[in-house]
Amino acid sequence: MPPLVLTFAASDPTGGAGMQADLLTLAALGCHPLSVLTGVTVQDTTGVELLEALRADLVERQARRVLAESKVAAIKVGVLGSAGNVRAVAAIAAEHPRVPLVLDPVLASGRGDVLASDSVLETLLEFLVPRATILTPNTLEAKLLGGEKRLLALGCRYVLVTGTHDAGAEVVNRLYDARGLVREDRWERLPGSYHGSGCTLASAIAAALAKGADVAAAVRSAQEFTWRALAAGFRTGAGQSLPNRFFG
Ligand code: PXL
Repeated sequence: MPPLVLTFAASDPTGGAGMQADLLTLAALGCHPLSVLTGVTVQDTTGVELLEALRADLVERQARRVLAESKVAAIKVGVLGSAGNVRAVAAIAAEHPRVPLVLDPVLASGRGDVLASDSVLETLLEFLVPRATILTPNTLEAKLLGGEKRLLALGCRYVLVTGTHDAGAEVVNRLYDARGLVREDRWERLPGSYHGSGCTLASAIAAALAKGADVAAAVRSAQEFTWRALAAGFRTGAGQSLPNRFFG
C-alpha cells in the first residue's frame, strides 16, 4: 500500500492549485491522498472570483470518518476558508500529534486574490501554527504572519519561506528552525507565471515526509519536484501556466 496522506484543501476547477494540485502531486509521488474538501472556488487561470467555505461540521466529519479506519503518514493543510474550519482541523491535528503536519498558510493566490480573512489568519496563528511540523509561507505571507521567528516561537518546528514573489534571476527558498537557518536553496527563475506552485511544493513535502524523509531532505526533494513540474508546465487558457506533475 502506498503511504496515506490526508489533505485538507479547497477545490480549484482549473486543476492547477488547491485540492486538485494536492491529488495530482501526491499521486505523482506515490502516495494515496485521503482528501477532505474545505470549500469551493470559482476561478479560471486569470483569477479567483469566489471562495465559499464548507460548513465546519462537514469538514470535521469527513476527516474523522476516514481517520477512524485509516492510519495516515502525513497531513497537509491548504486553504480552509473559515475560522471554524481552522478550529476543526486544529482539533483533529491535536489528536494525531505524531503525524507530521505541513501547513501551507495560503493568504492569497499567487496573483494576490485574497484567500484568508483576518479571522482565519488569527485563528491559524492561535490554533494551527503551534501544531505544524513545517509552515510554507511565501515572503509576503511570512511578513503578514509576523516573520519566521514569531512563527517558530508559536510552536511550529520549521518554516520554509519561499522567494517566488521576490525580484531576481533566482528564487531563493530558506528553511528555518528555532536555532536559525537550516538550509538555503536557489533555483533558476522560470519565465512566465504559474498557478499552484505553492500547493505543489507543500504537497510534495508531505509526500516525502510520509515516505520517511526528514524535514530538510523532504524540503530539498520537494523543491526539485516542483521546479521540474513548473518547467514542464502548460497553459490551458488565457492566464497562468499550470504545473505538470507527470513530467517524467
Ligand atoms: O495557490 C494557492 C491556492 C490554494 N487553494 C486554492 C486556490 C489557490 C490559489 O488560487 O485557489 C483553492
